[in-house]
Amino acid sequence: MATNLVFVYGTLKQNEPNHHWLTDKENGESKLVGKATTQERYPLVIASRFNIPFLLAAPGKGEHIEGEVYEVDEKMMSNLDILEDHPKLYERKKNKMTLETTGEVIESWIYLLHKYRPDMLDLPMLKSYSSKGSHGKEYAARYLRDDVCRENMYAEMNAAVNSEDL
Ligand code: PCA
Repeated sequence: MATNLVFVYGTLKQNEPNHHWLTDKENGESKLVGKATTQERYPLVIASRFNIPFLLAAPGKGEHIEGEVYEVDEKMMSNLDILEDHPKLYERKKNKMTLETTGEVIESWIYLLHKYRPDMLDLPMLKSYSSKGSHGKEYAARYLRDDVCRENMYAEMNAAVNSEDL
């Protein structure tokens, strides 16, 4: 299969609420390469009233982020772009990651939030995301259940990130 490597750090990870997108054969093919860490530091915050994990495009601030690298085909890549609302909400960019098992440095795609509110940088910065972490900010997965709700959620997320309360 055509190989695209994608690094996931949020709800797409194993045991997180959107992981089924990666395993659903209807969305395309995916294969776990392994755990990895970003070479660059990034602010990983939880924000909006849906408790969405956002990786802010502010390299140098925050932590080296822990996540998982997957090999995906073109079909899965475009389905992930739909889920992440690329390029309207998150933007998919190439980035360097270190693979945990071998220490090898690889280039992979990553979804970053470019149009963030400056005060999102004041939120607690995580190294590793979990929807059920001690932060008590559980992810609002129910909004992803159907397409209409998803459209609404994206609209509200954009509003939250651009102007309203975090
Ligand atoms: N899912 C993507 C980006 C943010 C999110 O919720 C991920 O897990 O990498």
